[in-house]
Amino acid sequence: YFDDVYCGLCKDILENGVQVHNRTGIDTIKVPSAHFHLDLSEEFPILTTKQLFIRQAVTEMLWIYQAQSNDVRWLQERNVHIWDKWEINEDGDWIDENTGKVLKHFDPSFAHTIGTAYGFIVKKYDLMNKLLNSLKNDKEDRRRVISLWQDSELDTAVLPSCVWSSEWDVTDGKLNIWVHQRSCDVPLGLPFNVTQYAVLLMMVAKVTGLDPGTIDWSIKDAHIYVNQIEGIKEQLNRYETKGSLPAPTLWLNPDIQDFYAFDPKKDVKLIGYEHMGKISFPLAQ
Ligand code: UFP
Repeated sequence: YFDDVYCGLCKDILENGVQVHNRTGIDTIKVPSAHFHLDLSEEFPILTTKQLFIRQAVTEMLWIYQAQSNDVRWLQERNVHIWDKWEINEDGDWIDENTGKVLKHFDPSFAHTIGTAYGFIVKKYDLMNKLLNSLKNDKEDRRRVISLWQDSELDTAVLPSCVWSSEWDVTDGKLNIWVHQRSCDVPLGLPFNVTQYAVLLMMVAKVTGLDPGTIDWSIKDAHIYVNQIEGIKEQLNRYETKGSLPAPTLWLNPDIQDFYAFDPKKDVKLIGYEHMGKISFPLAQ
């Protein structure tokens, strides 16, 4: 059912989207906004119309919320290379991978990081501990907002956080989130981002004694880069001819009681993941 929502959005962008320029130099077809609602008590959201690399998705999510790191080497040590294009080098430069030009200069103390975004923000403002404490001690709290968008940190970030806020509420013993994404690479970013937040929600629910509830996902600027159109048409063709496959389940080690203790190698398993195979999409820098 995530495939239904996802393929519906892709179709909408191809049919109704507008082609625009953007800073990457590769045009996108965009729609101004999108929203969808998922229920984790019904289904673990992961695409079946293409293979999603869950290990990488979970590792990146834990980089942000558990390790609370902005250091790209942390990911590289775990064989995840999705942030390599945004790594600040030893001289403090962020380099265009095609032309070798310096796109932006940072203080060299930011070497090997992505600057002040994502995990850096989570750590600096102690956002994860505040969330966990509130969920444990004050179930009625209506002020649980995690904001990775901090104005004073934007200038020193290579890429200001794309999925930038989540709001967390408890209703009837269920934990629900509302997530905002300011800019969304629908072919590459969105499938990753949704599955990551589903895993995060399930982990947080587990360690706070709650059941996983719903995810509302709001997007501003939902786009497909023009060099990704062919791949998306292939995926839509799969969906139209074969539908989607039954959703897998996510297993979390029931013995884990501490969010910081989850080890993705042994405490997280995707069971019964059937999919229609990989589709490669180019990633714009
Ligand atoms: N992007 C995502 N999700 C992410 C992430 C990046 O979709 O988690 F880190 C995409 C959105 C956009 C690009 O295509 O990366 C960021 O560019 P900009 O900052 O210009 O919006």
